[in-house]
Amino acid sequence: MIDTAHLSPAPRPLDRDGLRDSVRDKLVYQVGKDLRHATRHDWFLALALAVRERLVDGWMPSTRRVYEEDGKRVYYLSLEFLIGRLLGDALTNLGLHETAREALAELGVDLDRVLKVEPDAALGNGGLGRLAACFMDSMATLEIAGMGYGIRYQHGLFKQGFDEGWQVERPEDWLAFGNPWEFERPDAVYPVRFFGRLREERDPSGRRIHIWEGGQRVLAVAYDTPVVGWQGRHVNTLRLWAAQSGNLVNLEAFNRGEYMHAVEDQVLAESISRVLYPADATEAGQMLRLKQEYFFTSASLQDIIRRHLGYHASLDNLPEKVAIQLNDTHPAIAVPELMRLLIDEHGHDWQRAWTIVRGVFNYTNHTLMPEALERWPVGLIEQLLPRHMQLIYEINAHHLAELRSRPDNHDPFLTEVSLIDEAYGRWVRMGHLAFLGSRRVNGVSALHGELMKHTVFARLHHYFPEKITAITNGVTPRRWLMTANPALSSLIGRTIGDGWTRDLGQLEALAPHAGDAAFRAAFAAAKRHNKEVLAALVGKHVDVRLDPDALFDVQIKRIHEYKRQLLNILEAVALWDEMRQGGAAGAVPRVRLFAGKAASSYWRAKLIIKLINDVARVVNADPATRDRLTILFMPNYNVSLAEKIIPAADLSEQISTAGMEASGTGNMKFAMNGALTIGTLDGANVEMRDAVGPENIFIFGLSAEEVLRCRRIGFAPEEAIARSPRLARALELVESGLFSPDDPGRFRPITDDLRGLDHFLVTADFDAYWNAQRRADALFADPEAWRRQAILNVAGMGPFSSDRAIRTYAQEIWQVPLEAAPAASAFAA
Ligand code: HBZ
Repeated sequence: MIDTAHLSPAPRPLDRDGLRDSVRDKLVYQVGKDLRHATRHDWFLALALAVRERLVDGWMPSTRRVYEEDGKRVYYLSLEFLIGRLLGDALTNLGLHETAREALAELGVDLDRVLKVEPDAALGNGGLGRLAACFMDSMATLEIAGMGYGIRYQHGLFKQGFDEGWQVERPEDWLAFGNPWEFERPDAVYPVRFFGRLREERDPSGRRIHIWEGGQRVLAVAYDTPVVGWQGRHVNTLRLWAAQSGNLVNLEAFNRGEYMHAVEDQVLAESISRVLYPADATEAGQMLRLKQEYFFTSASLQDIIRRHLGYHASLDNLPEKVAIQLNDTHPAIAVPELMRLLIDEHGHDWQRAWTIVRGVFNYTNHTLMPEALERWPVGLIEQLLPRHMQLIYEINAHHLAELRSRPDNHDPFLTEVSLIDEAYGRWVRMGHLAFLGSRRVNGVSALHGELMKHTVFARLHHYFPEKITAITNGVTPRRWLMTANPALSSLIGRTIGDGWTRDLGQLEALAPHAGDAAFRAAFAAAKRHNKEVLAALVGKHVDVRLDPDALFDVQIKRIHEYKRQLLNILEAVALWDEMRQGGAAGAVPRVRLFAGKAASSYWRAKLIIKLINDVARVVNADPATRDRLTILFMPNYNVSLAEKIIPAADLSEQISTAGMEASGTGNMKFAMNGALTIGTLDGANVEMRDAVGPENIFIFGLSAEEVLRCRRIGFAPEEAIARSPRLARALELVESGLFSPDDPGRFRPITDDLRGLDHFLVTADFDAYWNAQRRADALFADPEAWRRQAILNVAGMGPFSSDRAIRTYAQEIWQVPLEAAPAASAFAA
């Protein structure tokens, strides 16, 4: 072999002058612009390209090291990666923020203005997609040989606008100006087949073999983005697949002059990676969705196998060298797909293949809501993926035969554990398929893990009691504290040093400072600064003035009935009403801030948005309460907007019906940034309460157990409404048409439901919520006491770093060795 070490390029300089010269060269030679005529966008591209080179300097050695060490690799398969902007984050991780600022200043350019023009990579809907992005950051930081696999959607999550308060969706076009972070890999291409026929043959040894042929053949082309960890020590890869047709043009059609027909194939193929499905925690249920799922799963598995066989003689040792995490059931088709690849393409027998599959996969469940549990009609899979349907039947037959013989089985049909749901039509249960094909199945908070065992997976858990585990989610402190909140980060750094950036448990050391008046003042100043920045941003876009002295009370997340934005806005209506009557003396001035998107097909969620906007219009125009209550729904919530809002929040709304929010991750980001939480005992709120102490969090409402009991015995909203004059009044105000004079009955579907069924128990929790809000008022009226508690919240957030979560996955699920844990902290997992 030729020794190429001396041929490797010299690493790019990391100092100001070196970076300045790189940016200038990129601008001229790659962007093709003159310094005098460059736009902010051009500067963004030039800087991003210069920074990318510095990432590559870490990427090559990381990749080489991973190959040489030949350790176990981790693959994270996810239909969503909600990344946001990359430039600020890359600068943070490389420690180049100030250097870049100075380098650009020398070129007469302001870094902050450049950072703002980067479009968000919004390749995800909400929590599940953002978690995948945080996990990528932590895998790189912990120097785990990890790789993310997903789809390079041409259009990410829609842009949200308002038309008279109604949500309107506009197409998103993040690639319009090109994407400076990615590398196209025309050599990493895999064929993926849909439809077609099966043929059986016998091989020379007499073994039956299945041949899947015909149908549609699409190519998956790889695009790689380097993912840099903290301080640039290790760089992993996010590989996203784009769909292409194998036939660029149909030459025969072209020569006949049928130009549209000639490119039809291409258009059809490319539609697979064209758009992200905007469904969040609801089943998307379309043929194209299943195509997307199979497309990226198959390409990823083929890639994993090719890489493995480049270094190993066979796939027999795959479980020792590979762990694959399935992010919810979207990639669950991986189970029969790996069976197919092992049996049909690599000649394994059934038993051996099944052992390999069960040693490689793990599955994370993110919701127990029945409408989100994926299931596909048997007929659809039969048509689109005929071989996979055969394999699913076969897996099911083996599985049921095994359980049937167990003494603890009393159901001859094993209805609840079968992969096929035959209650109404015939469906493949993707959750069951993922469960069976996995070594470990995990929930995303302690409560959620427990509920999994007692609800959807109860029977499977009975037969496989060792499979289910719970690993509480976490968030990356690099993006959510360092990049998003420089004011607080630098205060923390000045106070306890910088170790927390890689060992969040060290935030504990802030606790004693909660008693220090000077520290509290500095903490308050940082919050005040962030509130002013947000107020200025809001003032630029809408005609609403935010008073930075007011309590910033924030609920930002997808709009969903179970998340109960309704509870929030109804309480605001009640509060406003009481103020108008001369009451609510103890209520401090508040800004109620909302943001979040509704799935385009979820009309009730869209009606909730309209209600909030209608209430806001009326309340904000009331001179009697103007100084005390402002309501604002900010449009187009996304990662970069969250980075502005969260550091400015005083109060974080985490008020889902208990038992329904699997974990939540926004809750952690807020507390880390010094907001107090008002919330139910749901998801990770439970663990946050334990971490910060029950006296430092506003917990209210029914517990998950009480919710179940309430529903079981039948809940009567009318009684709850009758007991609560405030709630009754708020509902009447909405029903009176006060907020919708142009259409007084507009919100009847909402109020009728609250009076009739109220599945999410808004009315049951209303008074408890009201009281918790008044406790928040009383505390906010004592600024020193509020700050003390806010500081203790920051100090308690150590366990909620995604580094802790990933370390736990590495140890308990993937079984990959870790670099020595950072300096001991009480929370090291
Ligand atoms: O995943 C969210 C949970 O709602 C949230 O509590 C949790 O913190 C977060 C990360 O674990 N879930 C989702 O974002 N999406 C889904 O659960 C989902 C499941 C099946 C689908 C679509 C979305 O078909």
